[in-house]
Amino acid sequence: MARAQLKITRRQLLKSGAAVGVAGAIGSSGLRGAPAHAATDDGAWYRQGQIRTTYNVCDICPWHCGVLVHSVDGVVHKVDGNPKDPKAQGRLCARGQGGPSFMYDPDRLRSPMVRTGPRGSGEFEEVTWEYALDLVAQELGKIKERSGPEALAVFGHTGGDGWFADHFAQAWGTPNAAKSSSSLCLSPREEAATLTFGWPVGGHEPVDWDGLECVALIGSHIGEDARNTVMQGFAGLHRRGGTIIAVDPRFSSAATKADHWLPIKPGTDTALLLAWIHVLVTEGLYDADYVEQWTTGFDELAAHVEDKTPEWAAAITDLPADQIRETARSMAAHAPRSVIMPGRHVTWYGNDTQRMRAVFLVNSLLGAYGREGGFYFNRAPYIGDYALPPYAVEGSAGGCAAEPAEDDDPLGDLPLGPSGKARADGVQEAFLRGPTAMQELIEPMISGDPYRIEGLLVYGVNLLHTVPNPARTLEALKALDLVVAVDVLPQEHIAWADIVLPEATYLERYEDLYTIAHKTPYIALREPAVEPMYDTKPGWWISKELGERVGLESHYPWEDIEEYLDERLRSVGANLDDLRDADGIIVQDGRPYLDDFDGSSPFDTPSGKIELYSQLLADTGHDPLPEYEPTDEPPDGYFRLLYGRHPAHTFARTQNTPGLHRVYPENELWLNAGAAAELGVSDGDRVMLENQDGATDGPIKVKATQRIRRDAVFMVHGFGQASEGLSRAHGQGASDTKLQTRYQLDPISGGAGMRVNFVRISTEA
Ligand SMILES: Nc1nc2c(c(=O)[nH]1)N[C@H]1C(S)=C(S)[C@@H](COP(=O)(O)OP(=O)(O)OC[C@H]3O[C@@H](n4cnc5c(=O)[nH]c(N)nc54)[C@H](O)[C@@H]3O)O[C@H]1N2
Ligand SMILES: Nc1nc2c(c(=O)[nH]1)N[C@H]1C(S)=C(S)[C@@H](COP(=O)(O)OP(=O)(O)OC[C@H]3O[C@@H](n4cnc5c(=O)[nH]c(N)nc54)[C@H](O)[C@@H]3O)O[C@H]1N2
Ligand code: SF4
Ligand SMILES: [Mo]
Repeated sequence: MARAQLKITRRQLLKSGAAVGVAGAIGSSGLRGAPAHAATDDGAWYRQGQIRTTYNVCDICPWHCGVLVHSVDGVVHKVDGNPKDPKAQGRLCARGQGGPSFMYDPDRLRSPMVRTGPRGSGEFEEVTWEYALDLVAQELGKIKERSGPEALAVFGHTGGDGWFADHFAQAWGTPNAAKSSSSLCLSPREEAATLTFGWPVGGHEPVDWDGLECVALIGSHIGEDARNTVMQGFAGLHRRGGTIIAVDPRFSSAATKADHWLPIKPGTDTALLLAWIHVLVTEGLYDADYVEQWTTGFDELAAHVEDKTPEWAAAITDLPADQIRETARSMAAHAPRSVIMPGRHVTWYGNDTQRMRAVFLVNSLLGAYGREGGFYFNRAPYIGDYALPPYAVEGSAGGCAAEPAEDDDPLGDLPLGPSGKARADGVQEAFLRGPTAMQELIEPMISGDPYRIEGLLVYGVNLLHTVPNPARTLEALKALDLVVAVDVLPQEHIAWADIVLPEATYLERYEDLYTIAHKTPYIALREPAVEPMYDTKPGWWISKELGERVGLESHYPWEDIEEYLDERLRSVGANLDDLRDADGIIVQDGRPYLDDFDGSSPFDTPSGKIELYSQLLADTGHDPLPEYEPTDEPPDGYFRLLYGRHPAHTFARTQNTPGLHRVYPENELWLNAGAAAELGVSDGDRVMLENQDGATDGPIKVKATQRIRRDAVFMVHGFGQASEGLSRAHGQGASDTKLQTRYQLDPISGGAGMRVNFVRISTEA
């Protein structure tokens, strides 16, 4: 039945030419079949029947903007930013506009499948949900009985990961659950923030954009990193004539708008940051009253940076000392309405927690925390949980607030990732509480050291494009006894799964409530706009059905998701209908500024202050103040491999989305024009890349440009996809991940620094 309905659905779509998405943000010219002037077209979708508007949270990227979804007769035609949503503010980025196109991608997974050929062959048989879930439960049961619950690893990311990497994993009893948004993205930042302020930055970086006067970006390539409200805030600052400082080895989109571009030598940012602190301290440009009242360790910091002069940093960073001085003064002139963006993807060189600490120290000297136009304090909204029995394992897989296990935790000597390491080191305090590092779980799947991980449940993680050294991940996929994948698309790793469970996309399903820490904390609704297409099911349903089959029914006591959501909403005096009546968003009051605390401290560190000097780091054998540590130089003939975002794509998720593929079908290799000339390579040539360990990928088109330093190349992440099931993305461009055979482990957070790989260029393409 679902299939028949699909055919009708798609024919209607083709006829109306809508639902392809990016039109709203980037103009409709590129969208064949889209009505040029819909307002005068009687065939326009919004004249075809009753428009139904539902509430959702965009899942095309982890920024999670609130969305109004407009559908007619069971077909989604358009998504708009929810004006009431603090992150959307009535708008969506180009990728978010592409949501319907993502949903109507004809290459989607359609039915549960069981592998029939060898792993990797991609040969599957379609089966019923009943059969697939029974089989998963049976195989999971075998693993638990043979080797215990911890022999299962659960990987998660994207909207519904909480049902798997948090709820299911904890109820099941494995500590080996991990999210890619942690150790491959922001765990060093959250670790550094927890050490310095006592709490993590949180999913929505609390820059008080409206009153901001000066921003410094370390990496953070806003504009290419296309988070909707971040771009809105940045554009507003630019419009107001605010000061923009872009520190980037590449002349990024943000750098084109900047007053100061600092084309830094990659990997040397900590030296720049220490020199900025030197200038602020020695020239008396810091906020002395703020430092006195709200920080500890200033004297140690001042002594530490005494010799970290701009001249010292200039020799390391390749930046003029005068520019370092001038930019520090410029930041100070606007303080406290002056911040360094906290950054998001910060797993760069393996010393990333220390670099992030240095960022936070500059911001603290500027007096920016809890000040209007600096950083506000973001609070999570108040809402109750659904009452449940205690978990077998406490501590979520991701997010920011995972607590370390107790001393006497029977799982305390388990491996893996920072929490494991923290336990081994006997560290039980506020720091090193980062959740398990995903990349560190690959090895025990292969080597069995310290014990063997036998099964993997992977939800919404593009395994072979997300985790560095995919060749090693393939070894793991061969060695595992059980691989279960929950996804929406036939991504590369799907061919390696034993059982594939196809999820309905975010536009077709309910989700747990979004409870967002913000200046105005809020609760947001995801509800289905239309029935799930094909034979797909929502993640909440899959998790519950699986849980009930493996004896965890007490952890899934709700009848269905609506009952679950109503129960949670009851704690704030509301129900689902009320939430809909409130346009899908319930906003609460925050306490954004220091003044809101009546003199008490908002900082949750042992001293109750911002810890410029970290006693905790000292006690555990780490540098209590950030030190600059050099990273390896590119060998002769090699370039450092840098990567980042494109505004029309998210990670390795949207390359196959028809409306977004059309905008940017393949990635390019940014190569310095001078270096290109020396190599005899021209703009537009297709080249192959080989890294320091002999891994190759390509061909990729060269973009010869003055906009990047000579010692590095840059490419957009997420391309070079090998899955033939992705009819548009297949074979387009090159994969940064395949060229990342190495990573540098951050000893404090467990983050995987990925910018430690080098490539050379071969013209044999
Ligand atoms: N369009 C789009 N936007 C996204 C996403 C997406 O997939 N697509 N994903 C979202 C997510 S989850 C994340 S984590 C963020 C990531 O986005 P960001 O947090 O902005 O990522 P960064 O790695 O900080 O920024 C990449 C920039 O760092 C520069 N860079 C490389 N090496 C160095 C160095 O050594 N020093 C300095 N100063 N700069 C360097 C690169 O040239 C590039 O311009 O983007 C978010 N926004
Ligand atoms: N080489 C390299 N590695 C990186 C990065 C990089 O820039 N370069 N960036 C890092 C960063 S910052 C992050 S946050 C992570 C991101 O890591 P991931 O979240 O793993 O990145 P994606 O490529 O978006 O993979 C999402 C997967 O979820 C699937 N999916 C999409 N929607 C749904 C859904 O509704 N349900 C289910 N079940 N599945 C869905 C997609 O098909 C895809 O397989 O990657 C990190 N790894
Ligand atoms: S920034 Fe764009 S892709 Fe990300 S959630 Fe918002 S609209 Fe969706
Ligand atoms: Mo990320």
